[in-house]
Amino acid sequence: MMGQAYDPSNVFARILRGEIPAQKVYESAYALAFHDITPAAATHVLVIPKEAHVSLVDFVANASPATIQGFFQAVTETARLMGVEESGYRILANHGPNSGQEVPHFHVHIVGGQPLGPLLA
Ligand code: D5M
Repeated sequence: MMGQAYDPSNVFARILRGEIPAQKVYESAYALAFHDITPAAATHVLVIPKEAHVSLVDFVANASPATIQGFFQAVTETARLMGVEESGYRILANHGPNSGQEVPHFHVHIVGGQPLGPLLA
């Protein structure tokens, strides 16, 4: 299935190009992690691939295995650096209309730093 065309003017593409600032917490060849601007938990960080993919579906369909592995290694490393590996955390990625995905550049939310309660509360 053809995905939505990638819009290079989206806010995360602009962060990757250094056009707007972000509070960075981790960077690798594959990914950049930074604080969410509207945190939903004590710890709320976003991890984005450096490659341009609209959503999880596009990322898995089009990125190389090394890129996908590097991205998820960046997710776990970011959680470790944020100090939530022991206390626990949740990862979440929105895809498609029901999810309400706002930014059309694939990203994983890491939330933690407090008890999280039920998934859809
Ligand atoms: O979530 C998109 C998330 O991106 C949402 O939690 C706000 C966050 N956001 C939007 N703009 C910025 C900037 N400039 N810096 C940091 N975080 C930002 P979604 O899964 O698309 O609904």
